Amino acid sequence: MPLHSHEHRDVAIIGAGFAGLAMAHRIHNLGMTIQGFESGGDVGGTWYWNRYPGARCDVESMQYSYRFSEDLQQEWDWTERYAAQPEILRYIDHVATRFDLRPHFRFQTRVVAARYQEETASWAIETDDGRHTTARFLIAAAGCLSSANRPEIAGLDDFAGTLVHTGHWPAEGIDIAGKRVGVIGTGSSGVQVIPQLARQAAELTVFQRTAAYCVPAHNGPLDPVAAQSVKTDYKAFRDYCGKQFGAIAATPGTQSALAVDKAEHRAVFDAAWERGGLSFQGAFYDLSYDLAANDIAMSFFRDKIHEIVADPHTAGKLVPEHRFATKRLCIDTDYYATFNRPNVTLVDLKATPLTTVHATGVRTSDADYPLDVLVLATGYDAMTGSLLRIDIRGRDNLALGEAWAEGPHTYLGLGIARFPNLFIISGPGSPSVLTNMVYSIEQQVDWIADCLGYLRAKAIDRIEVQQDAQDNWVAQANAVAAGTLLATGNSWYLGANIPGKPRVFMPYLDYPGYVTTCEEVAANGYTGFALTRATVEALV
Ligand code: NA7
Repeated sequence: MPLHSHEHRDVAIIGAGFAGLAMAHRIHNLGMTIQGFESGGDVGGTWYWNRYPGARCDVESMQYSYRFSEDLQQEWDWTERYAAQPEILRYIDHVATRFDLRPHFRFQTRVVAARYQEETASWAIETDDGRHTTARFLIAAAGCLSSANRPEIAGLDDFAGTLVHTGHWPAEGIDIAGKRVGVIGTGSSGVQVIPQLARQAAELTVFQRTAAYCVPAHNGPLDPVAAQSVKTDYKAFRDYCGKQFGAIAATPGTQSALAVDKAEHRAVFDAAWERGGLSFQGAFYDLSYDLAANDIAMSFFRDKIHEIVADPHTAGKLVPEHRFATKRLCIDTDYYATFNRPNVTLVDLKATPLTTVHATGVRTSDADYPLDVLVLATGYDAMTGSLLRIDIRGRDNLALGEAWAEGPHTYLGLGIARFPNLFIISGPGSPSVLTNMVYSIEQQVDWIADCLGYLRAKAIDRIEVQQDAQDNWVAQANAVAAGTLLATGNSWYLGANIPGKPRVFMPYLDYPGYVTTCEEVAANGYTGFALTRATVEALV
């Protein structure tokens, strides 16, 4: 293919992770032409890149899978309660092969720019291989936790040892055995990788800025009888999940933490701890809403961490100061107990801030830590990073960065005013990151595919979010979040982890309510969107 050649498709898709692959499958079945782009060397998205030791999904494997094909659901057997990254990647590979999805994508190809062209009601897309593609519709399935956050730490580039971000772990692995290893960051990725590294490293130093709330995964082999019982009526199981707050199978507590005494708190929390996983957050229904209830959860963690971690000083540093559930709950295997190992040191960056990285290690305000390997478990420019690093321009050459200068405003998380014919999957303003992602991805994929089918049937070639619909949605999303404690933390949900990023609570809380709204919008002929026959009008 010569450079600067030009191809046209009905639909362009950015990303070949769970979202892009499902979207390609649906679009292909609609009989529309597709060009997909994927910066990775193969399918998988997040799961292609996150190869660090211990990388594992925190949603149970029987739930974290596609539901669009009953045959697929029946034929795939997971081995563990929570699937590890290699198994998830094998699953995605299986899906891509089974449904012949790879031919829709160009791999190792990054979209660098996308411009909406008014006269043809289409997108002009430029990729880093110098090729140009036009497409009537552009679907961004670029991932909401895929733009790595490389912190601005003085001297980071001077480090002469092995420097790696958890989201870019090399496929061939890193030799940790006998090394002095440092990890910066104690969110979900840090909490997973730290116990694994501790087993191999000579010395492990954990640089913690914010202590994490962790609940055990209790991972293990998947019980084949339980798995078969789900498969007997997978649809009913999926339907049940879809009715839950985060599209995750968990029966939420019906009791207020304020309605019971101390002994009962402990009994309920202990039972939730023994079950493990994200459902812990629903042990009492008001933990994320009521300050006094939240205090009770905080004190449970304080006690629990002191019970697990032998050294009271280290335990004290591991106890989170921020409110429970205002940051993503971490699901761990042996995280707190790892700090009982003689080769593991915890450095509290709040007490002794990190001042600089140099060729041979990390320096804090009171000490120097010589290191051979430095792991950045520093997270992502979540929900907007992967879109904003593409030069996306809508009507009148409006840059997405300009449109979102005060925060990412969308309608339903699916579309943006002044960016016609652009759809986002798992975008800000949708529940995505607070849900079982695969489940919510499929809901959005279906909605977009149905919408494209509708537009084709009505010979409409241009769809654009109306400004007032977007404004109302943003206001509604903020109002829902304001009723909880989630919007009060310093989390990546708010963009608080990225210096200079506008503070807006990005996910939409309440998955079932969101789905109902999406269904109503579609059933009423896509209310909130302006639908036009743009190219016909241009010719008149
Ligand atoms: P997270 O949850 O954003 O965690 C990143 C961690 O890195 C967190 O502890 C941060 O502390 C820390 N961090 C970030 N920048 C710095 C600097 N400059 N200095 C010290 N520490 C820093 O990312 P993960 O990859 O763990 O998880 C992302 C999501 O993936 C997770 O929520 C799941 O949904 C799956 P901070 O809290 O900002 O003080």
